[in-house]
Amino acid sequence: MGSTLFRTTLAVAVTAAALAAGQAVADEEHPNGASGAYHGAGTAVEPGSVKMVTAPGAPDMTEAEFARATELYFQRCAGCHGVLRKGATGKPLTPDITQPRGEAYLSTFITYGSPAGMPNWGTSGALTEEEIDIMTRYIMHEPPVPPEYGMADMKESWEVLVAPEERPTEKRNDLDIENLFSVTLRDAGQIALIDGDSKEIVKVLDTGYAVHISRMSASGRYLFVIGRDAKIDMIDLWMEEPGIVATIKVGLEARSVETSKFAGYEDKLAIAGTYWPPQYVIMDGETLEPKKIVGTRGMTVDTQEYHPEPRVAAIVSSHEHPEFVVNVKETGKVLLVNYENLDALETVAIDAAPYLHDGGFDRSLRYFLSAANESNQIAVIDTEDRNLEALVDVGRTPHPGRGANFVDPEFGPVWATSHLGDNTIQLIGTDPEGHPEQAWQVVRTLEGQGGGSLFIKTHPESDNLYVDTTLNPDASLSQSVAVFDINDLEAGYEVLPIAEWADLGEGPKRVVQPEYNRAGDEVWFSVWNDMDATSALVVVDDTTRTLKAVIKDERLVTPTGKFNVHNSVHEVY
Ligand code: DHE
Repeated sequence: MGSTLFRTTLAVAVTAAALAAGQAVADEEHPNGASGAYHGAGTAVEPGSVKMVTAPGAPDMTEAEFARATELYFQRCAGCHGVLRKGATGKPLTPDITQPRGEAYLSTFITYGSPAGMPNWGTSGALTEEEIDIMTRYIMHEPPVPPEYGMADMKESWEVLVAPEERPTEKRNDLDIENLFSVTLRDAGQIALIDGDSKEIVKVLDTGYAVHISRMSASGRYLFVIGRDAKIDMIDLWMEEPGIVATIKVGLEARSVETSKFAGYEDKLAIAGTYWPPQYVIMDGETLEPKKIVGTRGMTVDTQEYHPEPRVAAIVSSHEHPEFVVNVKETGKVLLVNYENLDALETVAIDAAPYLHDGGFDRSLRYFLSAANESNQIAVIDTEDRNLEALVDVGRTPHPGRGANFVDPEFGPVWATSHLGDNTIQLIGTDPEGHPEQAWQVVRTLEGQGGGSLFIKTHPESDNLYVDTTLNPDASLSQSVAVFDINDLEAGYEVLPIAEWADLGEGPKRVVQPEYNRAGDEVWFSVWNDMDATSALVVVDDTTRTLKAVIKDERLVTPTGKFNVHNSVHEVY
C-alpha cells in the first residue's frame, strides 16, 4: 500500500463548502498541510490495482501516461469526484460528460479551477502543464475500476494475535480505563493511549494507514481502530499492557467501525463500512472473523438512478433493537441492519437524503441525527419505530461529528450541529413528548466564529458548548475555539486561543475536535500540525475555561480525533 499517497496530499486544497460560502481554503502556505488532508484527500486504493480502459472518441494515451494519470487522480481527485468518477462533492467526470466538453475546456478548468470548489491545479503550481495534459485526456477515457474485495481477501488478511481463551478473564492492569483516551496519530498510522488523569502516554500502537477513528465495545474492554486503508485493529484494554489481539483488512478504503450494543449482544459483533468496495462487513466481536459482507450499490433516494459507488459513512449501534444503523453516503439511505440472524439478514432501508456523513444520538438514545451534508439537512432516524422521523433544514454543509446534546433553557432538550459552509450553530429540539412544538425544528441559531467547523461538543456535567473552526482559512480562527454558555446562549461566545496556549513553532496548528474527560470537567483539543512539525494536545479546565495542561511529546505526530473510553461507550456528547 503506497503510504505516500496521503502524505503527498493536495498541494492546494479547497473545501467545496467553504468556497461556496466565499471562503477560499487555498492552502498554498502548507502544501501538505492539515486542511489538504480533509475534503478531496486521496483514496487509499492502490493505483497499480487497476487496468487501463480506453474509450472510443477519447484522445490517445500511452499505458505509462494512463498509469501516471490514475495515480494523480487517486491522490488528488477521487476524494471529491469518486473512484469511479460518478461524482460526490465534485461533479461526475464520466466520458459521456467529459468528451463533449473537449480538451481545451477541460484543461482550462483543471488549470484555473472554479468558484464552486474545483481547485486551481495549474495556476497554483500543484500540477505541471504536462500533468494537466495527461489528466485532461485521462478523464475522457472510461474510469478504471479498482478490484473488488471479498471474503477470501478478508480471511487472508485476518489474524487473531491473542485468542479469546488466552486473554485475561479480568482486568490485569491498574489503568483507569474509563478515563483513558485513544488519540488518532493520523499520519503516523498509530494511536496513542493516554491516561486521562496523569496525561501520560500509556502506549503507542501501530494501526492502519492514515488512521481515522476509534470506537469501543459495549463492555468498555475492547477498542477498535480503523485506518483509511480499511485495516481494523482490536485492542484489549484488560491486558497487563494493552495490545492488539486481532486484526483484519476489510477493503481497500474505509472510515467507520462499530460494535453491537443492544442488551444481550454486548461485545458479540463488530461492523465496518468501506468506501471501496462500497459495502459493509459484520464480524465476530471477539476475534474479528468476517461473517457477512453486504454491498451497498443501488439507487439514490432523490433521482432513483443507479449509483455504483455509494460509500459507507457513519455507523452507530441501535440501543432499541439488535441492529446497526448504517449511513450510505451517495444513495442517501440509512440502513437498519438487524444482526439476530446473519443467514437471513433483515434490513430496513430508510430514504433520507444525500450525502449522509456523520452523526450521533439524541440524549434518549432513541433518535439518530445524521448530517446529509450535500442536502444541507439533518436526517432524524427513529431507531425504535425504524423510520424517518424528520428531515430538518439547517445551514450549509452540516458537520456535527456526533453532535452535542444539552438542555436549552427555553426549548428543552436539543442536539446541535455546526457547519463547514457557514458560521452558524443550530440547535434542534429532540423532545417530542415534553416539547412537541419544538421537536425536530431548529429552535435556535447561534453565530459562531466562522465556517470550516468540523466538531462541536458538550457534556452532561458541563455548562459549556465548544465549537471548533478547524478548516477556516483565517489562522486566528482555525487555531482557536469558540465556547458558549449553554445557560446564556444569546450572550455570544468567548474565544480560547488553544494553539497559542500550546506554544508550538511553525505550521498550520489547526485546533480540532473537543473531547471531554470522563468526569466532564476537562476538555481536550488537538493542535494538529504538519507531520514534520510539533503538535500537541491542550487540556482546558471546563469550569474556568483556562489552560490546565499541554501534552507535548515527540510521539504525538499529527494528533486529530480523541476518544474517551467512557464517553464513547455511553454515547456521551
Ligand atoms: Fe473524518 C468521523 C469520513 C476527513 C477526523 N469521518 C468520520 C466519519 C466519517 C468520516 C464517515 C464518521 C464515522 C462514524 O461515526 O462511524 N473524514 C471522512 C471523510 O470522508 C473525509 C471528509 C475525507 C477523507 O479523505 O477521509 C474525512 N476526518 C477527516 C479529517 O481530515 C479529520 C479532520 C482528521 C483525521 O484524523 O483524518 C477527520 N472524522 C474525524 C474524527 C471523527 C471522524 C475525529 C470522529 C468524530 C467523533 O467525535 O466521533
